[in-house]
Amino acid sequence: MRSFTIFSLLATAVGVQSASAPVVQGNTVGATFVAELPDKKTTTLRGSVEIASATDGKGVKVAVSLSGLPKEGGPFIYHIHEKPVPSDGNCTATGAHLDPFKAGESPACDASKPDTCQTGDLSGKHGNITSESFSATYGDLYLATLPTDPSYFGSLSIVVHTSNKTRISCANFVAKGNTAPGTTAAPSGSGLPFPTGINATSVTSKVNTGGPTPTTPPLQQPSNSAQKMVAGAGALAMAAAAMML
Ligand SMILES: *[C@@H]1O[C@H](CO)[C@@H](O)[C@H](O)[C@H]1NC(C)=O
Ligand SMILES: *[C@@H]1O[C@H](CO)[C@@H](O)[C@H](O)[C@H]1NC(C)=O
Ligand SMILES: *[C@@H]1O[C@H](CO)[C@@H](O)[C@H](O)[C@H]1NC(C)=O
Ligand SMILES: *[C@@H]1O[C@H](CO)[C@@H](O)[C@H](O)[C@H]1NC(C)=O
Ligand SMILES: [Cu+2]
Repeated sequence: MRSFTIFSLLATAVGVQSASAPVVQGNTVGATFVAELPDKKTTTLRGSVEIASATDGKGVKVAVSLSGLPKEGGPFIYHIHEKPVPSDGNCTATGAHLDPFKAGESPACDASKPDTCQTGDLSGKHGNITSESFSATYGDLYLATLPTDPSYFGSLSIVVHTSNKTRISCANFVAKGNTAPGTTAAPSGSGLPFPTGINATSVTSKVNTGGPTPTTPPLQQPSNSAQKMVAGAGALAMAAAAMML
């Protein structure tokens, strides 16, 4: 029975580890959500993050357009958080990041393995905000526009932080011109200047000195995301085996 017990322990050890985020298939074509940062006395930061289903339903396309970032405190980071902003606008109340597969805060997100990052860690997966005005468009394979999916973000919020994690501003996602589930209509009128065909996980950004003028930079082929070797599982398994032997 010894080997059976070891096997069970190994399975348990692996089971408590984080799983890698699955690629989201079957997002409703046309489903679009936008989070519009509010006018706020404490910051000049304004702009929006718009996220729509990819045209083939595999993941999403993200369009970030921000201006008025502080002169100090960068590089700035931004995430989808696990709770919405309450009506009083308190960004602290949005909690931690959207992280349905429990990637956790450490190790820090490795952009070359986006499936191992917290699902909501957009700056970790796609790049920090490094200029006073910032625009970027990119694909993300791990976000869902279907409310039944654990990676659904449509009822959640976006938070922009300084490098020391101070929350500068935040906003809730709001559905925008969604088409009914099951339709195959192109997302015309979504306002997203995306080309057809997904080329996810590429990131581009552009410095705008004259205010936000979102462009559609060429998207690149995604890097192959390596299958996650669960960190620590090996060590745990060895410890478990050592205890048995
Ligand atoms: C974080 O950085 C901002 C901008 O540099 C600064 O105003 C603030 O005092 C810092 N907060 C903490 C807790 O270090
Ligand atoms: C904001 O939310 C946090 C977390 O819920 C809470 O601890 C804090 O008191 C709130 N701040 C204000 C000003 O309401
Ligand atoms: C992004 O900014 C954060 C906060 O300053 C920093 O910890 C992180 O290393 C930066 N990431 C990259 C890829 O530069
Ligand atoms: C991604 O982009 C490359 C060139 O940039 C193109 O050859 C390829 O067909 C694109 N892939 C998809 C799925 O659109
Ligand atoms: Cu955050």
